[in-house]
Amino acid sequence: MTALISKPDFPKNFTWGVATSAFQIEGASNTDGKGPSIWDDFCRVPGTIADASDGVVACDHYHLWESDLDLITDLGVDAYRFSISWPRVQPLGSGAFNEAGFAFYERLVDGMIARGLKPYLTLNHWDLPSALQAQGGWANRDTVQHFVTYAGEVARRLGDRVTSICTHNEPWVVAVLGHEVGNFAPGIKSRAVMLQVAHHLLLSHGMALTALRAQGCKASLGIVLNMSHTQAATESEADKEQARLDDGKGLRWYVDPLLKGEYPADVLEHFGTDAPRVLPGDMELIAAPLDFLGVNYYFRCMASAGAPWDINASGHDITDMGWEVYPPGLTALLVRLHRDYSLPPILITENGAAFQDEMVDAQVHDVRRQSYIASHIAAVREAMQQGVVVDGYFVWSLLDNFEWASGYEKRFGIVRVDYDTQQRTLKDSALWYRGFLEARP
Ligand code: IFM
Repeated sequence: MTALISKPDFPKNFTWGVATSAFQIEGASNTDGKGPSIWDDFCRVPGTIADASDGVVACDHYHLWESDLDLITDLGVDAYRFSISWPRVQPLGSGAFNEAGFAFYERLVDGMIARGLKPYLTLNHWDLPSALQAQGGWANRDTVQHFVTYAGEVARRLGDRVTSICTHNEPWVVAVLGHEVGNFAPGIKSRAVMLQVAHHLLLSHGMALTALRAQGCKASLGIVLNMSHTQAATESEADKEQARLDDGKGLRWYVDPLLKGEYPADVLEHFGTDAPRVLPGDMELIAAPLDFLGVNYYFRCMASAGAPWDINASGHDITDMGWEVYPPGLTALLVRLHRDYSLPPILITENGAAFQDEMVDAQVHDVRRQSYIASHIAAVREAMQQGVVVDGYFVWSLLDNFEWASGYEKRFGIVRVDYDTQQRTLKDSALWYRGFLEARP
């Protein structure tokens, strides 16, 4: 597959990058005035994290940021997608800002610019300040206004230097895994709460965009959604209906409000009395124009009304997360979005795979990860050939890191991290990506 694509197949101004998030790599969870986040708290609850780990040290990026930026530069990418830890810059999520926290991100952003890297900033990659959770977190409408204030302060300090600002990373995950399934922070299990949380996340996104534009922020503004290509497992009417509902709950519930200003009627009916409380004007605020829509794609979903679909019978490779490797799903997803919506430019803000790696003679021959990335880049190109406007692609992830409830057991990095020594080693996938990016037109 690697031979089939080359960088010249993409437009000259296409942005190539790598991505991380604050809680997953920074560590320094209690340093220089940082406040606690819901993930700091969640990690302390016995049984929540597979290897009983936490984000206290992680990849120690808070201290190793300079050499990590050198590493990114060495890969030859154009851009680095990172997130701000809200409690690092505003320990209680409201009130006073933490100068030392902001100083870290100022150094980081300036360090990117000095190296010719474009900063792609995310405001919320899940680490809500604990003090806000104590007041109900995202289920409390007051959090919306706190987020808008936080976003405004970040944009005031960094907005002139960053290329892009994303409000939320994967609101579905925060809502569903955090508040319905409960296997992610803050560990709540209620469908009604989940729906109110999702609404407040979308509302805070739209209000933040409007506020940032009003204060003259020039960065490209948008949101990042996790999306799948959902297919019926069989041709049966029941499976087709299940696919429509699954797609409605996972994709349309987020994309419709953002791009059409309404919740999908069929899904609203399905949720019944659990539907969120929506105040007059909310939907217009949510539908604030997007400069970009970020797509995080990892796998296809097969919907079945009966027995669960047998992934092992698919014949496709399966990652360490138990996710099917299915690049045509990315093409199908993008083409479908293009067909069903009036889209802003798309960014593939995350794409990558967890596999168990072996270090042999200081090398990691991660053939499956390399093939995953190459085949998905080819799938993006295929969608572009079919008319979809895609402006960039970011590998998830730069580094092996804290994979949430899976702890450090799952490795997504194209760079291996030895957690005992913090040594970084470029895996073959990183070397391949670098070689791919070197092929200038
Ligand atoms: O590690 C996560 C990331 O934080 C959000 N998107 C999915 C990745 C892999 O699970």
